[in-house]
Amino acid sequence: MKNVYMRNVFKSARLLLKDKFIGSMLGTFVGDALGMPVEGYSMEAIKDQFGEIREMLETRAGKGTYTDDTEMMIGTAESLIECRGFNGEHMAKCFLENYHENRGYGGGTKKALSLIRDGELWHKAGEKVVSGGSYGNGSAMRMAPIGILYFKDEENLRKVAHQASLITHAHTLGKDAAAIQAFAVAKAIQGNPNSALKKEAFIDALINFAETSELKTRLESIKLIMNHNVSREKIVSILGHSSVSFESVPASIYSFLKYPDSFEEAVVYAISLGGDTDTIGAMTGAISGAFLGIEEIPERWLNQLENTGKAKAYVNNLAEKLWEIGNY
Ligand code: F2R
Ligand code: MG
Ligand code: MG
Repeated sequence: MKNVYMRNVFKSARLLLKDKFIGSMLGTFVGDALGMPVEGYSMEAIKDQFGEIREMLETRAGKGTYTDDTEMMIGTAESLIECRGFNGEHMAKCFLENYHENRGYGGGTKKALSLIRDGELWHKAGEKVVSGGSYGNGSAMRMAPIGILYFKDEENLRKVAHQASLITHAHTLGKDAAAIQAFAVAKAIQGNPNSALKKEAFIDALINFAETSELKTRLESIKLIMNHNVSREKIVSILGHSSVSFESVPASIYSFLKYPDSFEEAVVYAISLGGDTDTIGAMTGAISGAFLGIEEIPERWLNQLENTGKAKAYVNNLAEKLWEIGNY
């Protein structure tokens, strides 16, 4: 924490805000890439095979590869920038243009995007994926750009998060979890990394913001346990770690609150929970990066991110553009 203070104390609030925007977007990328090789592993399997994951692992696709989480976050940012705000038809078009099957998309998202490609309206496809719509975490995972662009405007943040989710995830729980993830990023952007995070106020704000009892209950559980020494096993049994949004969003918020002063510790912990590790890593990285800023993301991780596709410099640039259009 001392280092953060020493580095940030000389920065203007405006420049610090830019660092936070970049931190949230690249934080998503880093958490996604670090967690990707063990997505679907149990907590025990990760511990047995790797101990803790503190380095980018080699995969068939190389080290530091991003997945659907980052690819869809990129599409979300591109559309917000080009349209100077939310436009559902345009955002769906960006998702389709960016789509690469080999980035590992979820079944519901694949189906919604293929319906849209075949001519379905952007706001109708999500309802046709599964009865009642999907409550997977495929919309929450791409929320960093919405959290940062609307960080001062709670009402529009919720509206835009719901609409952006609807493209693929129409279920009330999917939309609520996406809005809560975006709101957690917004609250982290508002926080001052030069002093200790006010954890109670942070979680209370999220509890008040949540609209569904499933998410409210899990956030309330976080409040009860966050200042106690609770085992990973217990955390997973209380919050869950699967790719349903009402498990993985709370697991990510908890991981951030467990280590608010360290991007590395928060993301390493998030991945150690097992389950949907790339996505819990990505969402934890989005919140932690929004609080601490880009300078607190370990350089060794940033240096190992893949350099093909729409990679690190491109994501950095999108975050800067969001900062510019927000006119801060
Ligand atoms: N798809 C993956 N990973 C597996 C393949 C990776 C492999 N390494 C590869 O490279 O190919 N990861 C990505 O998918 C998750 C996001 O999923 P999304 O987009 O939300 O999918 P879906 O199908 O909508 O929901 C996920 C699961 O949630 C449950 N569920 C959702 N709605 C439900 C409902 N109404 N009723 C019952 N269950 C519901 C289902 O179990 C869905 O399968 C991320 O992890 C991303 O990284
Ligand atoms: Mg993924
Ligand atoms: Mg995942």
